[in-house]
Amino acid sequence: MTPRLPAVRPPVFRGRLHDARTATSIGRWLGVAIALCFGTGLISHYLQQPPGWLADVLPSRPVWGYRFTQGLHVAAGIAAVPLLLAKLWAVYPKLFEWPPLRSVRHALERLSVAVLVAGAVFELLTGLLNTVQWYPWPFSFVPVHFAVAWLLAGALLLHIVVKYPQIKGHWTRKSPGTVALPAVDGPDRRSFLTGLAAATGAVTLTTVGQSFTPLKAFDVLAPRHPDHGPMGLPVNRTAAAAGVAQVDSAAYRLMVAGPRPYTLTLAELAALTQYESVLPIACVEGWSKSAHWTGVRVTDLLRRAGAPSDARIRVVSLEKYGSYRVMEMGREYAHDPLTLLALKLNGQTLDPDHGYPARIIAPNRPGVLQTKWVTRLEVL
Ligand SMILES: Nc1nc2c(c(=O)[nH]1)N[C@H]1C(S)=C(S)[C@@H](COP(=O)(O)O)O[C@H]1N2
Ligand SMILES: [Mo]
Repeated sequence: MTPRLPAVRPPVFRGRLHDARTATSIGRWLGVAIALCFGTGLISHYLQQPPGWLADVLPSRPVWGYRFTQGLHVAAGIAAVPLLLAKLWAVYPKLFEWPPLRSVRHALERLSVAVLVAGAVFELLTGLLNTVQWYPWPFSFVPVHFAVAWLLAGALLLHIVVKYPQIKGHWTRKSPGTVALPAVDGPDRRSFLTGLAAATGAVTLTTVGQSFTPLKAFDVLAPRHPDHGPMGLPVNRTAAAAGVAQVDSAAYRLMVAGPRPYTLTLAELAALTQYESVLPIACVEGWSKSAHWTGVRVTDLLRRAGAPSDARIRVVSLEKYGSYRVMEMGREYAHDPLTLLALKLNGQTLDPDHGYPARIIAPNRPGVLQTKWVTRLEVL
C-alpha cells in the first residue's frame, strides 16, 4: 500500500505586508516615478531625435530645461529601484495563486502583469547600467529603451484600469471600504513603508547631486561627480578615445558652408567678437554641470555665410567615427544668441577632452548634441 503523500499546497500568505493595501501604498509612488520617467524620457527622445516638423520649433529656453528634465528622469529611475523591489516583494505570493488560471479574463490579467513586471525590470536595469556606460547586451540602448518604455506605459495603464476597484478602495486610510480595518493597518506595515521611504530617500540623496549640484557633497553613489574631470567638468568621450588628441592648431580650419562659404583659422576665429554664455552640459546619463563658455556666436558665423535667419544647420566634428560626429541643430538653437562655438571654458582654452579647439554649447540641449572638436558648419 502506497503511503499517502501530504497534498502539495501552494504557500498561503496572509500577512498584511502582502495585501492589496500595501501593494497600493507602494504602487502609487512607483506609478508616479514611472510616469515621471516616461514623460521626461519622451522629452529627451524628441530633443535628441526630433522628427523634421519638430526640429525647428524645439525651444532653446529655458536654458536649464534639459538639465532639469533629464536630472529628473535619472533621479526618478533610481528612486524607482527600491520601490519596484518592495512592490515585487509585496505581491510575489500571487505568483503561487491557485489555480493559476481561473478564466480567460484572469489569464489576460496575469499576462499583462507579466509584461508590466518584465518591462519595469528591463527599463530600470538598462537605464541604470546606461548611467555607468556599461552595455552588456547585443542591442543598442536608445531605441530599445524607448520601445520598451511604450510597452511599460501601456501595461501600467492597463494594470491601473484593471485594478482600479482595489486601488480606489485602498487609496486613502479613511476610504469607505477600509473603515473596519484599523487593526490590520498595524505597526509592521507602517515600519515597512517607513523603511522603504528611507531607502528611497537615501538612494536619491546619494545620487541626485550628480545633476542637482547644490547636493553634490552627498553624491557618493552616482557614477559621476560634477567636479571630477579635466577643468573640473566630467567627460564622457575623451579626445584619445575619439582619435583627436593631437589637433594641429596651425593646420586647423573651421569651414562654414552656405550661400557664401568661407574658412577661418583658429587665430581668425579667436579674433572675432567673443561672447560669454553660462550654460550647463546636461548628459543624458544623468550628470550635469554649469560652466562659463566663451566663443563666437553661431548665429554670427551663419549670417556671415549668407544664411537666412531661420536656417537650420549641420555640425561636423574632427572625430572620424562615432555616433556624435555629426549633429543637426534646428532654427531656435542655431540662432539663439547664447549658442556658441566655444573656444574657452571658465576662461581657459578648452582641454582636448572638452573639444579643443572648438565645440558647440547651446541652451536646453542634451549633452550628446554639444558637439566637440568642431571643424565644419553647414547651412541646410
Ligand atoms: N564629437 C563628439 N562630441 C561629443 C561627444 C562625442 O562622443 N563626440 N560626446 C557628447 C556627450 S555624450 C556629452 S555629455 C558632452 C560632454 O562634454 P564634455 O566631455 O566636455 O563634458 O559632449 C558631447 N560631445
Ligand atoms: Mo552625454
